[in-house]
Amino acid sequence: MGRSESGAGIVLHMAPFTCARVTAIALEEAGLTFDTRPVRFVRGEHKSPEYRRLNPLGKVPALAIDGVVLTETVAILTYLNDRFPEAHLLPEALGLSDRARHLADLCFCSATLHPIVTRIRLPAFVAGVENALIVKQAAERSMDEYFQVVEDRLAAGSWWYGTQWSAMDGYLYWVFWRVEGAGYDVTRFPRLLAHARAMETRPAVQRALAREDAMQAALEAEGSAFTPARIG
Ligand SMILES: N[C@@H](CCC(=O)N[C@@H](CS)C(=O)NCC(=O)O)C(=O)O
Repeated sequence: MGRSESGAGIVLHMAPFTCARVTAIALEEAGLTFDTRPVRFVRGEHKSPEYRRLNPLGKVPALAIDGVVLTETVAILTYLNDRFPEAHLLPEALGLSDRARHLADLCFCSATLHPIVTRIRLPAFVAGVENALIVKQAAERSMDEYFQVVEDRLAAGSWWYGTQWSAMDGYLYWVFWRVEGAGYDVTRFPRLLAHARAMETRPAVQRALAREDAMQAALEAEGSAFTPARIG
């Protein structure tokens, strides 16, 4: 765990449209006051020595909170849930096995879905331009399998945990939105599609998205917005 420079308050180091959105949604849903700082990918800021002091892996998000810096979305979400239990970012864990199941759910997003998102959204970064299409198509086939798992689960209720919204829904939403925008055919998963559109009606989600849009506009104005080419 690193230490933040300012010490007090909450600062989310982020880039628009990235998985940092999941943390932003959780912070907004918890009703926390926080600032955001852009990490300019096109300028390589995420790999700079300054940023690596926050996150040695050179990735967003990094969350500075009361003098410490947290990284990894799963760790950030579980920290926020433990620190602000009244926000109910995750369902109440009735025992160790419940807690492990909630972690497993978040890890499903982080360790299984997120790498597939990257291969669908940024295949040329992963495999080079010459291999991009084949990598993207293989990733789409993987996503089909896992989206079907989510689709089946959503038969029991609108949210991952049935009637209770949780930070897991924020994570699933980002995954869905990212691949939807990359041309992946989401219409085959009508419950997931409805889940995404329901997410977008939540005021907290709208605030998180508005923050991203404002940051993206500022980055565009200064010529440092990241807009990868679409493949396939
Ligand atoms: N396991 C990390 C993944 C973070 C991650 O991959 N972030 C991406 C944006 S979605 C990033 O910063 N990519 C820049 C890079 O890897 O160079 C987490 O869940 O926080």
